[in-house]
Amino acid sequence: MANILRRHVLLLTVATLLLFSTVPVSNSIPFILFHGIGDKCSGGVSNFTQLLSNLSGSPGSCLEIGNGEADSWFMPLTHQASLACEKVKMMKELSQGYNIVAQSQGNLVARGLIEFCDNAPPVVNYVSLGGPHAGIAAIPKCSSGPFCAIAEALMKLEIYNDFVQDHIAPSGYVKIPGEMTKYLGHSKYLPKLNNERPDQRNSTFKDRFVSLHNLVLVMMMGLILCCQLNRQNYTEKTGSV
Ligand SMILES: *[C@@H]1O[C@H](CO)[C@@H](O)[C@H](O)[C@H]1NC(C)=O
Ligand SMILES: *[C@@H]1O[C@H](CO)[C@@H](O)[C@H](O)[C@H]1NC(C)=O
Ligand SMILES: *[C@@H]1O[C@H](CO)[C@@H](O)[C@H](O)[C@H]1NC(C)=O
Ligand SMILES: CC(=O)N[C@H]1CO[C@H](CO)[C@@H](O)[C@@H]1O
Repeated sequence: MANILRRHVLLLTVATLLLFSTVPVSNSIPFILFHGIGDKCSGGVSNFTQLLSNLSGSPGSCLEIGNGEADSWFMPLTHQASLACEKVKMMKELSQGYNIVAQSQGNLVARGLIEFCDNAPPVVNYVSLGGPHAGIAAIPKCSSGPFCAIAEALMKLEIYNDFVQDHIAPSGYVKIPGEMTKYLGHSKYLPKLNNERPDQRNSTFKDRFVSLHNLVLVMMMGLILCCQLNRQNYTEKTGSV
């Protein structure tokens, strides 16, 4: 993922710069960054964070959830979003408002933070880089590392099984076409985030999301987004957020 990110760094930087520079008042607004799955705040991501900070002239930091790499795979997104919520409330520098930049799966954490976090400091601008907001048709391929074997074993189970939902983060946004009943009944994250259950829609989530000053969505090809579904597949069922 680091390689792909490097290739896209120019594009991303331009997008981010545009955002940060077209809104004069946001010049000194701090930002936080959420990395993608299998990544961590140290390493390549810290360079990227530093680069964004250098180019935008805004202080920024990567917000780590749990231990980073492993937790990005195994901690359910509900829990990740609630940890993010607690962390931002403790960061004094964010209390007057802040911006969010998120990469791939980090966008699901970011949106959970924006929508579900009560009494949180306001999010001003949100830049989404390759966010699988409408879900993915399959769990992203695990390229290497100690977690792959465990993750792959668990994935052989039913994706909407409670155990998988509670132990594999990306299962929270798998949305398999043709399995909408199971998805709406048993997926523990995306249906709530996207207000997709007609009897459980919560206008507070939507209000918080639409209160953003700017929303920038950057599509990235060739990333885990190979599995991302297009709008057409979901025109009928997608929630109103
Ligand atoms: C971070 O950037 C420095 C130079 O600015 C470079 O030497 C280093 O290899 C980079 N680290 C990663 C993990 O990309
Ligand atoms: C950011 O700026 C600092 C200070 O000028 C510099 O040392 C650092 O290498 C820069 N980092 C990146 C990733 O551009
Ligand atoms: C909607 O979400 C808000 C914020 O979390 C919560 O306070 C409220 O009780 C929820 N409303 C319903 C009807 O569940
Ligand atoms: C996963 C899936 O069903 N994807 C389909 C979404 O719709 C496009 C056409 O609009 C198809 O090409 C995809 O196969």
